[in-house]
Amino acid sequence: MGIFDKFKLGLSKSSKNLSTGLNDLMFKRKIDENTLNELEDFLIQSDVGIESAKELKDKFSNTKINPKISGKDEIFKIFSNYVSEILKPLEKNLDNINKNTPSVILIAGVNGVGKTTTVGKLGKILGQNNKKIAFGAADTFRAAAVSQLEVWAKKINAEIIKSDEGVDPASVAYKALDYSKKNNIDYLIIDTAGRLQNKKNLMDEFKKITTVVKKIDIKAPHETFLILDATTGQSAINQVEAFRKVTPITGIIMTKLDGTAKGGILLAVGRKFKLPIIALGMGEKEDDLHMFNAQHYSSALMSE
Ligand SMILES: Nc1nc2c(ncn2[C@@H]2O[C@H](COP(=O)(O)OP(=O)(O)O)[C@@H](O)[C@H]2O)c(=O)[nH]1
Ligand SMILES: [Mg+2]
Repeated sequence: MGIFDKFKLGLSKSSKNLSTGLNDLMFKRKIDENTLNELEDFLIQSDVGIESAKELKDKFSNTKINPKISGKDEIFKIFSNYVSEILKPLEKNLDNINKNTPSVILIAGVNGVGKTTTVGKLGKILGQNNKKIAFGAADTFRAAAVSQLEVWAKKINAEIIKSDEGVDPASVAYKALDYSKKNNIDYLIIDTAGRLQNKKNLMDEFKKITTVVKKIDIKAPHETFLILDATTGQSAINQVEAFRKVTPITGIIMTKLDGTAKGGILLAVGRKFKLPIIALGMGEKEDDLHMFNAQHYSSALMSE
């Protein structure tokens, strides 16, 4: 299956929702004020964000619909171009980050969004071309978190640096970087615990990880990727805001796009924060993380 088909399959719930909704709205109708308002409401419900819905409505209303083409096709085209235009500048190629040995990638995000799973899948992508991968098990709150990461390490042939349950996560991160430097690891990916962003002490601990690794490499972490769960809708916006206050976020990975009809949330996040979008999670298996491509995303979202 080609990469576009994977996007199409992963986003099929969202594209079905959008195409059915737009079809119903546009069926044998002219674009009048009423239709425009209904289109705007529908887009807001699809989680693309209030601002995008408004801008799209303006674009729809400024477009002279060619009577020879179905109104729906025109609407799809405008939507798809708009999404590409906003998200294209946010593509970020992971090849550009391998400037260090190791490159340290810190994984952030609240509980259950898919952090540990994403560490595993990302390790697989980065481990191509014989790159050496290590995982730092800095979620020390639950022993189960470490064993979950161990399963992934085995699966994709990565090393894992861990400690006992309850140990200071920052000390695990330090140990992991120390090991990775001495053993020529190319990428160290550090898994963390699910931070409740309103719990100050937990955020402080996250901050501590980012400062402790600097004792070994002043530029570390070289990347901090925030994981967002597409099924949580607009609360993803609050999560970006909370984490950005603690540490600079260098990229977003959105997971569980396969499990929601509201994949438009990526557009809302991209438009608002203009942060690079690294990859999209579209399933639980090791090959279900795909590097972000704006054209694929917008076309897949609009496919029927
Ligand atoms: N459908 C689907 N499930 C996912 C995806 N990513 C993660 N999950 C599932 O979400 C649940 C929580 O994932 P986990 O990595 O443990 O989250 P963490 O608490 O942030 O580390 C697990 O059951 C994963 O299999 C995805 O892209 N699609
Ligand atoms: Mg986890």
